[in-house]
Amino acid sequence: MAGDTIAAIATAPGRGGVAVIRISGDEAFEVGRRIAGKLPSPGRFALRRLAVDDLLVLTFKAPNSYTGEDVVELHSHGGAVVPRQVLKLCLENGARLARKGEFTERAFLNGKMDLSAAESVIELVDAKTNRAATDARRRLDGEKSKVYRALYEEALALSADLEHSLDLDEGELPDGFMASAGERMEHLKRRLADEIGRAEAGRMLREGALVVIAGPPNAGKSSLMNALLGRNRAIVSDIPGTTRDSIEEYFDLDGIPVRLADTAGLRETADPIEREGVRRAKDLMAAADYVIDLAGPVHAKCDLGRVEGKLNVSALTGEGLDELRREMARHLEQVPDDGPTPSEREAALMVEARNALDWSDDAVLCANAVRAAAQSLGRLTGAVYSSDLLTSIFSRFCVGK
Ligand SMILES: Nc1nc2c(ncn2[C@@H]2O[C@H](COP(=O)(O)OP(=O)(O)O)[C@@H](O)[C@H]2O)c(=O)[nH]1
Ligand SMILES: [Mg+2]
Repeated sequence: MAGDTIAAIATAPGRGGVAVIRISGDEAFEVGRRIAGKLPSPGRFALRRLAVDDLLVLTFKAPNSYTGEDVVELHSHGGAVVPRQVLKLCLENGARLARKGEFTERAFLNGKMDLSAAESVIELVDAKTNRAATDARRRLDGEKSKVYRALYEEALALSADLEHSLDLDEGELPDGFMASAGERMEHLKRRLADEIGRAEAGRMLREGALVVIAGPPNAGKSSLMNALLGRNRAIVSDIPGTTRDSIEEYFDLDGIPVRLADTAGLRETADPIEREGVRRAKDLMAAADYVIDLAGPVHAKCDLGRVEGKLNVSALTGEGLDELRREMARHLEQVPDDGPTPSEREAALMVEARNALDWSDDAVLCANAVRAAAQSLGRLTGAVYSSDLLTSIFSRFCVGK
């Protein structure tokens, strides 16, 4: 399969000024020539007038391209029609349609980036806030890859030493070998625990933190939701029990994406719909990363009267809203700025590795445990990979990435 030449529209569908159609593979230059005539030399561009459109043509010579292969880019006008016509020309002239994520998969297979970096491409594209984008960008630059390589190498070295010890007779083992192997395993487990602990922060960056507004009916929850969002999302009224379902909306809290949920007021009620609303409110509160509790430390409608010792806010006057935002950000800002966070896939692999690392006085069991952990850690960067692993990662991409 690799070795054939692929093409796809790399830009998002829809109305856009410009679309990029990318061709990659051994025959990319040949396909490009058939479409656009003489190609510009690598790193240069040329304008070619075709029946479908004027095309800006760029060439990249392997290995100096995104995929590490020969690449031709055709820039046309965007929209629903022209990019498809240009893609059709590519397919008629020797390229086949790329699969989802195939450009990035080839970049991985050609050593242009490891799996951690490749995976961050999709997270960069999906990022909802500046911080999520920065996090993905740093992983794309290989910052996390260094950490993962080190973890893998640490596990490999320990695995090799344990394997080697199995070939020795009892008397031939260096003094204290098993004790030092035990310490090395502990060290590896500690480093894994550190990294795993950062995954939650990463999830928050990517998916958003769940903030739930809760309190009794008529406390001013829906008004506070609207005030924080800066628009009238939730229905406000002086009739208790107005909000019966929960309402969710995204907003950007200083770079942290927040899923803000307004809930039904907490009270005993005979109304079955409101009861279900109250049940949902309690579920959301249990799952929340932060609860704005109007029955607790936050006091709403403070324009009508303040309460000492509480965070006083007013949806009406806007008083205290900035302080509430700062307080939320303080709670949610568990993303220490000491390097990018692991993805969910990476965290799961590290949990798998840590769980495998069970110490035993039996050297054979130990060697097996560490070998299993090393296998998991190798999948972080793709030092160890299978076609299933690649499929599971790159099928999340869209065609053209
Ligand atoms: N004076 C004042 N009234 C408010 C404020 N927030 C809400 N209210 C009023 O309190 C009532 C209940 O508000 P609402 O947001 O629907 O409360 P919820 O039932 O907790 O969602 C409405 O009549 C609002 O106009 C506020 O900050 N100041
Ligand atoms: Mg309400």
